[in-house]
Amino acid sequence: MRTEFVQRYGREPLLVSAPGRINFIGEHTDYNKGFVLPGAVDKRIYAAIAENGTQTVNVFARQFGESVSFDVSETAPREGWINYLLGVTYYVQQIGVKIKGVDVLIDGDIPVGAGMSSSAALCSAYGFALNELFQLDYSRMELAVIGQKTENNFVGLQCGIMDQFASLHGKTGFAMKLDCRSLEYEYVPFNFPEYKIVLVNTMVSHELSGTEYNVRRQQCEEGVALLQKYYPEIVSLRDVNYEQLTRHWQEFNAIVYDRCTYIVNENQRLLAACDALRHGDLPGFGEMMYASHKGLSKRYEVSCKELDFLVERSKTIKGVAGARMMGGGFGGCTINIVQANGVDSFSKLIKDAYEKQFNITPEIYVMQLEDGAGVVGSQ
Ligand code: GAF
Repeated sequence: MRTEFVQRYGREPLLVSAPGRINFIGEHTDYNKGFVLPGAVDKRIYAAIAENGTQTVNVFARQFGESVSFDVSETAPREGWINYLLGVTYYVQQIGVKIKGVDVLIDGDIPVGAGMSSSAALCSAYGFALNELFQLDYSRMELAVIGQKTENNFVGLQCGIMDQFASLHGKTGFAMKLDCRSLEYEYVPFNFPEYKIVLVNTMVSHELSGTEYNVRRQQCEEGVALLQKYYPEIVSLRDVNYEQLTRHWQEFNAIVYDRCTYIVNENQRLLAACDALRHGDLPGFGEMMYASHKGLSKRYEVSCKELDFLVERSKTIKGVAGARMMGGGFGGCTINIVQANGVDSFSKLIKDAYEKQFNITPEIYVMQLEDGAGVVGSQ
């Protein structure tokens, strides 16, 4: 990237990278102010960046072979991936600091649309790079919020903070339990050397923006509004317990009730799953992954037939501790915890079965938990 940057722009860049993420459990809980348990992984977005002495940001995305330019003072969204950079440029300056024009080269190996948050990694890498280059002094959490606001207001996805948080805070060998209300977090070791984290990509691309994702968020808010009439202290589904929910089930629209039930259960499950991890109880952890998938599929309805098939099939393969769909849903990957010496046979069995069923070859990735965004090389 350094060589290409120098050829393209004629000066030395700062090189940064930011990872994609997995999530062990706690799906769609972030925007309900609950808990999540993600980890950063060894697939990353790389950004090479240098000041160019103008007021223009010039971006070349190597994966897409596309160049786009915009003025640093632009405030309105456009079409396509450039919104991730436009939004971050806008929000880093929102508190009054000013940046100058930059040249940027972007590349990476996070599969796009696979539910591993390539977009959050892009915002994190670019935000991190601007922070370094202009010494803006934002904390990692502030950069995560900038990335989230970009998704919310420039891209139109009403996402929570999990993905941006994970990309910026990852730590090798650790998952992170994040409280999405207080933004307090703790590192939880995923310490099972005889197991691997294996993602199976359905190759069904999920396009979350402007779709069912935002509808789910509205349905959760509808549930909160109903319960607030009885329990004014409730601010989000995080505050709701199962008893409060079931007591008022007759007043709920059936779909909204299902959505809320899933979220209330998933928050509880996450807490229990963290306990299981701390006690080295992988079978217990795996059971909760399967229960999470069931809830996501049946009550939250963000799965799809390809994801359901992969999760069901995983149950029949020896050495799989747990599996579930991962991320926003409607496609993307399943996350599987697989015995290390069984990864090859798992991969073969699941690939053959999936090909036979859907005539699609899935991609399979064995993941490592890695550090969050950082400088790879200085100017
Ligand atoms: C997507 C969103 F971006 C996250 O904020 C989160 O809600 C996730 O879906 C589901 O847990 O990745």
